[in-house]
Amino acid sequence: ATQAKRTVALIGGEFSGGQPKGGVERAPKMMRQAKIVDQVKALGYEVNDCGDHAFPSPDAANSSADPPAGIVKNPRTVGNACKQIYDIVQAAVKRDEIVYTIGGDHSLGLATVGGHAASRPNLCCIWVDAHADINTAETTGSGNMHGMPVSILLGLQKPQDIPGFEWFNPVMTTADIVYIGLRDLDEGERSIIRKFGMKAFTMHHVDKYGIGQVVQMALDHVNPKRDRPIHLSFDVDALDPAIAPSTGTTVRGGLTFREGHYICEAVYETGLLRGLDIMEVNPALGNDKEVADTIAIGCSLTRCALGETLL
Ligand code: HAR
Ligand code: MN
Ligand code: MN
Ligand code: MN
Repeated sequence: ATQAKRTVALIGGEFSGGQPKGGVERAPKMMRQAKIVDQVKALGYEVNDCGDHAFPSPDAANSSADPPAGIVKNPRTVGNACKQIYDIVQAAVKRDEIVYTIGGDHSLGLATVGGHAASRPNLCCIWVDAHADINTAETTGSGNMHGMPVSILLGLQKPQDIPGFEWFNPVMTTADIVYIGLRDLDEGERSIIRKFGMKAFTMHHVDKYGIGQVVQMALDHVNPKRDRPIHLSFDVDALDPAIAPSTGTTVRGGLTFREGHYICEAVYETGLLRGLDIMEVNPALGNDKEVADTIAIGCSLTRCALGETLL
């Protein structure tokens, strides 16, 4: 089914401060070199290129300017990057554009989904990831904020209690988000998901039901009448490391190439996709072929979410 093509607002988030591995901030430029802009245009969209946004390196920020809050690392640096991306996303949503963000690490998910939801109160989110990214300042073992955006997004972690996040106002609830691809959860994350009865499709469910059923059940949960706009936040570590090796926290047993692309296609098919994130591609990790493969998959997931592969 051909759909009326909206404008895609492309936002590059050149940010690595939510985790310790450098290089993830280079993904937006690499995706551009791989011709992502032309690829999106070739699908019939107008692209409003909002540019790539760089932020102070965590090294510089790890000094006295941004001391850890408890165990949480680079809080002000992450909060500042999130605020800037949040504002850009929110402006694009007000123009009724599809917000498409290339990360950067997944701490920016707070900014993309949060900035989107701020202007679209009925938004729901599909978070595709090996990880739940729902640690709070209490439960995190690593202190890396890319493992925390969902808890702040939903207000399970009070933004006011993390320096740099005072500006954030949670508007989504635990019922507005669904996970697909989980397979590496911390104990504290497991308790949070259980406590709030959150819907999460782990790799076990993908094996048991198949990806087609899983996506349908995920949509039935957050979008039973298929009338809510959807934000798809895709962490490439949801994919199996055999097909997407260049990412910071690989976990074996992930989504196959087709399963990952199927999710994007099925969301496109709803006609409700209004936000897309491709996160955690790290061109500094792996050999040339691994990097090229991972960049290419970031591009092909994007194209599928924008309708390339459907008749
Ligand atoms: N749960 C672990 C932590 O909090 C690992 C998080 C890894 N996160 C990502 N994003 N790669 O999905 O540190
Ligand atoms: Mn993630
Ligand atoms: Mn992850
Ligand atoms: Mn990751």
